[in-house]
Amino acid sequence: MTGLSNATLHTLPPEVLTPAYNRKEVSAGIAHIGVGNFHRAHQALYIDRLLGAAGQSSWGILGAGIRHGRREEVRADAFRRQDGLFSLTEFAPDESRTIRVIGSIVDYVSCVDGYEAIIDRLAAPEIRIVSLTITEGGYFVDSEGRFQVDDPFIAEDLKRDIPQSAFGLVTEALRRRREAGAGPFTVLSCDNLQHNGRVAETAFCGFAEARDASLAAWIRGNVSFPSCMVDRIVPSVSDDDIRRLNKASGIDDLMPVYSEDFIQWVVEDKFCAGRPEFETAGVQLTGNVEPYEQVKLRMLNAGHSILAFSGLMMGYRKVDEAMSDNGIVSLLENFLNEDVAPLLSPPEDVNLSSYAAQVLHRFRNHAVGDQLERIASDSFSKLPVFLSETVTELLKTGRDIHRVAFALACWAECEAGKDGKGAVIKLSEPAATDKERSVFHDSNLLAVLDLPIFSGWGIETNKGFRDAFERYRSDLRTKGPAEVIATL
Ligand code: CS2
Repeated sequence: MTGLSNATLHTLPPEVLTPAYNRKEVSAGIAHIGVGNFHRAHQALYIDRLLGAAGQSSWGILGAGIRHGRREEVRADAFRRQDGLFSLTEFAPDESRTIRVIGSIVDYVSCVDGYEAIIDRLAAPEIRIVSLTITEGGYFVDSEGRFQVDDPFIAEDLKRDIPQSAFGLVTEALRRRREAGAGPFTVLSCDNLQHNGRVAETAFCGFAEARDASLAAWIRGNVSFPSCMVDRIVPSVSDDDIRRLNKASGIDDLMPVYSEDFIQWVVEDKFCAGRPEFETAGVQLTGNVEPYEQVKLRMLNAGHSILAFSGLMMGYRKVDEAMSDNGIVSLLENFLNEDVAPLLSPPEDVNLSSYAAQVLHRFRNHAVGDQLERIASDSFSKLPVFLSETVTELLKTGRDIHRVAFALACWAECEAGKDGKGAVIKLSEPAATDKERSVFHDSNLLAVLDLPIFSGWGIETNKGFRDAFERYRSDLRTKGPAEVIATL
């Protein structure tokens, strides 16, 4: 097997696609914070396509790793050893696959080398866009839309001369650029959040405000925060996956990634320091992303969550396995078509029933074999984004709430740690406190609904919803999930 680096690019097996441009001519104009699997299989692929077009060579990506720890050390080392190259295998639903080496991440800066090094790179005038994937829960903006300046993580960072959070690093870089007259860059959130641009603006300006009000005013007046909708299913990569992917590619890749073949990126065209010709790479530019975000988050992501909660309860661990269960499929179909679709105002080019069918088709992709535990994890951050509006609107309009109550009952049981067969379920909830996690073991089954993540949903006072939730939780324990799902 061949190792991966600039020097070996021309020796790779012929079925592997390689960059259609000369990497030596590419420089970084985009800095990306959070170079995880999703970024590498999504934005890095779009930019890889873009770099193949004429005149785009100043839009390569500088990856930035800002969370210190063992994982970052390993990643920084892999980026260094492989010159930023990695392989992406895309699987189509018919199991055919395309393997390509992505060359768009032309540089990498890691907190392993100190946070000053990151600020320095972001402050350099060549960087005209700073994009981010820092997860749904990574913005510290509460349900009222306020930046949580008192959160211990933020408060700690505000005290540092050299900050370490995304907010601290970016605002410090912007401060230096203002001082040097280097002008602003665009901050582009690529996380699964509704109006992610606005959320990012609240977070970055909130942080700046707490340090220096005049800097906050400058950022508000000069930096643009476009929203965008990102879509591609990208599973976690286990050690077994690494072996399997490398065996198929013939490349000894330290960090291969894989995904479905579907991809979409809809971006609000609002860039204060120029932008690449995204269109040439298949990115959709628009004046209003919100309707696209609504459809994607409330159908695909919420559908994913419901599939994960019910699938895990049924004893499945993979998405495609759960999709072979007729009860689960009809629960999903009814949720997407009967519960969510009537509440949405989709963009003109989106037909909701075809969208729902396509979502199910994507979930069935056997070769992707996405993990239900991955999808169900971090629900403390995801549920308010994916489900709250749907639940609130269902309650307000007096529509059927049974499927959503059931989904949340399944979620609570998953968090309690056992599926319908008594096997262990392990979800990771980085945004939950220990006290919040203990609520799933409370003998009062309704205590879960008092969690702060449910505030503002309208379920606090809705007896019908609360009764249904409680009954489903107890039925899941006594009757088992299959019998309950059959009634939905
Ligand atoms: C998933 C997403 O983790 C989740 O909740 O629903 O990661 C999903 O795979 C992507 O948003 C698809 O674009």
